[in-house]
Amino acid sequence: MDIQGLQSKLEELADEAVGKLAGVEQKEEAIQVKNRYLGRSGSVQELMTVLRELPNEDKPVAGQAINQAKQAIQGAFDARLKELAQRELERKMREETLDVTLPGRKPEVSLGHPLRQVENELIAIFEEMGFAVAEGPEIETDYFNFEALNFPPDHPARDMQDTFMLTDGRLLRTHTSPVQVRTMQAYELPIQIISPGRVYRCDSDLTHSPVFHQIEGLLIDEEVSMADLKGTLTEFAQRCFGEGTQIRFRPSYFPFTEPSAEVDVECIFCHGDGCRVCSDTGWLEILGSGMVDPNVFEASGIDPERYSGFAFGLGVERIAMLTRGIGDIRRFFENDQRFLEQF
Ligand code: 2U9
Repeated sequence: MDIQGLQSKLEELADEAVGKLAGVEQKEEAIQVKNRYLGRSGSVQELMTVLRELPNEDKPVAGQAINQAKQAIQGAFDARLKELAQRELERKMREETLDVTLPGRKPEVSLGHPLRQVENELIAIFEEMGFAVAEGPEIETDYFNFEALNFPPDHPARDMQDTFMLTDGRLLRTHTSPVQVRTMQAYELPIQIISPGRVYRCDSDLTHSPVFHQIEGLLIDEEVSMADLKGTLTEFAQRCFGEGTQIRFRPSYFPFTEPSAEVDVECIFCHGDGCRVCSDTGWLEILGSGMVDPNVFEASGIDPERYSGFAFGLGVERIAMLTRGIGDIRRFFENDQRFLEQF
């Protein structure tokens, strides 16, 4: 091939490459095309062998022609890459714009778990009535959970059937009364406390859960009488279920109180007429209560001749089921959003 042949071949290749580069749509494609012409074994590079065979006087012109062709292809390549980058930027700006004028999504604000709502309401009522909140451990010793509370050694509640025992002899508290014992022993009298919290019993059906929540109350002072107990719980019922709510006391038995009484409120559904919820009695049992047993005082080093006190206990789930119309205690613990968002 002579110098003319080389020149026209180079022009042809450059035109061809520039044309192809103008048509590519992807960066990778452009690189491929460029390499096909300018790469180590590309078409332009191949013509270097022709250059070497030319007479010396033609070599400078040939070299210039090769450089021109290379520059033309490189220039077309650079320009195309720039165009593609610009196009990509424009596409992104078009497709990825945010419409800042769109209305935002309303955040869903939770009012809390229904059990926590009820617990907080009950705590607020007792606090307004002068009770302070006391808390304590959920893993307890036999002493604080049973012995100090006058449970006889053979009491059925001490059985593994009712109590979750740990392998080291400790247990999951079956009521929050141990908190009251701890507080009674740690503080000067008089005291007026409630102990809300989680308790555990090996029991499970529609109305019993192996973990549930109690609020227990304890008031100790000189000259506390059953009248104080009745007055306090009557006032509680007014504040919890509404002014004028009737309550009644039925004799009962607990190891830690003597005398003991269960407290019923007038049925909140039928107001005493009788319905399915109150099994046609007109009454709903909501509280256990009593005067602190002298044995309980003695076990904690308190003189029962000088001090007396009353105590009561209620199940938070029971109040929540009654006031929210919930028929199965397990609903509280399933975390089903459809259930929870109703409250
Ligand atoms: C001390 C002395 C006495 C706490 C009391 C009850 C009655 C009671 C039940 C209600 C429903 C448990 O959740 S429930 O099953 N509780 O009936 N609890 S008197 O008496 C005490 C506590 C501490 C030192």
